[in-house]
Amino acid sequence: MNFERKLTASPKTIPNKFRPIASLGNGGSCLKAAFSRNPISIKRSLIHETMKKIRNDELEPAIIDWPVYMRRAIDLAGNAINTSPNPRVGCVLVKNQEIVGEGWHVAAGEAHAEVMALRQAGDRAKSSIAFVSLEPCSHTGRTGPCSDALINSEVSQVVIACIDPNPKVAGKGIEKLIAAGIHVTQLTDFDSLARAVTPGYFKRREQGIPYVRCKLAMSLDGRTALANGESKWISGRQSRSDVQRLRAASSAVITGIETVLTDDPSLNVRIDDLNLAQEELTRNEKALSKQPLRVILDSQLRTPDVAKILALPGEVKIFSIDPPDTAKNPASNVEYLQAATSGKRVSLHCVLKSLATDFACTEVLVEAGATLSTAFIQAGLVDELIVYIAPKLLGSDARSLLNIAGIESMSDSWDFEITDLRQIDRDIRVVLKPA
Ligand code: AOF
Ligand code: ZN
Repeated sequence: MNFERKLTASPKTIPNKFRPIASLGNGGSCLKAAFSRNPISIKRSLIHETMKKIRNDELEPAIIDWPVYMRRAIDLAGNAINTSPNPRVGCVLVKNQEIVGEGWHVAAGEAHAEVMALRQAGDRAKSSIAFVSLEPCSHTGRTGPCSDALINSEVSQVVIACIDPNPKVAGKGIEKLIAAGIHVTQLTDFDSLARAVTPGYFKRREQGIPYVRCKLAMSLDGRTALANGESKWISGRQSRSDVQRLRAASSAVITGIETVLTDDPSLNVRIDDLNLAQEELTRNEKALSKQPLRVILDSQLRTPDVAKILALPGEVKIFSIDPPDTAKNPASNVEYLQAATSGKRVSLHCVLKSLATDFACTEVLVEAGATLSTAFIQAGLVDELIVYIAPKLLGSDARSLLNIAGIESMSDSWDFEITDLRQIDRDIRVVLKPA
């Protein structure tokens, strides 16, 4: 289907709330656009000459404890539940082997990690070493440049774990610090750890699509629902609370029309179900005040007006291949978007691209049935599988976890690596990445 033609043929007949997705703009292939840009590779060569890069096995005795502080900075970054579209960043200020200030970025629009740490340190920031999980920013966005704040506080050195892929920063923060006479070092062994604490920020900036988690819940025998479709409460209460946290960390929760029609889910974050300590709730108040986008992939526009998901607070985006019914007047929180097709369905890649480009989504959670979850996996779009296993047997008549057909030899199997494994009350949670 030629998108450009469709758009120019009837631009005025498509009200704002029924717009085709902007990321497909000018009829360009969204795939091409998503992978065509890499500003960092150019910047890195510039930075290389000026910033020192050190591996852990190169640390001299005087700085042997640096990894401890960097590890702490990265752990602090992970305290933030949802900083979307910003990165999770942590900062530790150290003077005479003592931590004099710590901080992390709590939510977009709030102070950056360095500013939080500098505030805590006060006068003690002078001559300290700043350990930051990400290159300090150089621009004025919702807040002022952190590199300036560090310079003004007269820190002696800045140690970073990774470079900011934001084209507004991308090496300029480092250059600013160096120009002010501050030594900047990258502890290269922490690069991947610092990126992993905020994977969606990097994925969106570098690949133009969000980081995708796919949540699945099954019985011991790999079944998700009885043959009659009954599926409620396979996993226990604590696992469901864990899923609430996954949702809270996400910019969007994605589901399919079949799930909407069969389960009528809410897919929202319920603060009471998060089981957070009061202090954590207060700290993350801003991040939790906004519901993740709820996204329905609904090729033929079958979402009923009475679906629960439409009525709850928060925005809903419905992606279809059919042009929306312009006679319909959806609620103000609901937007219909016409996406490119893949076969007879909405193109999953283009939906992700739109979520990253049009709605600044960084981490998204797929909570769908077997068909859509399988489609995401088979398209190679899942970065992380989170599987809750309940100690139950549902039997061979029950429905299976996924619908991957046609595997005839072991070499064709889909391989994953376990990155985390833990017991949650009576259930087991396995986190996996494609091998
Ligand atoms: C830092 N420290 O803690 C964070 C940084 O809109 P703003 O002003 O919040 O700026 C967001 C951008 O700043 C974000 O895209 C990224 O480049 C950087 N984030 N930088 O020095 C922080 N969160
Ligand atoms: Zn900053």
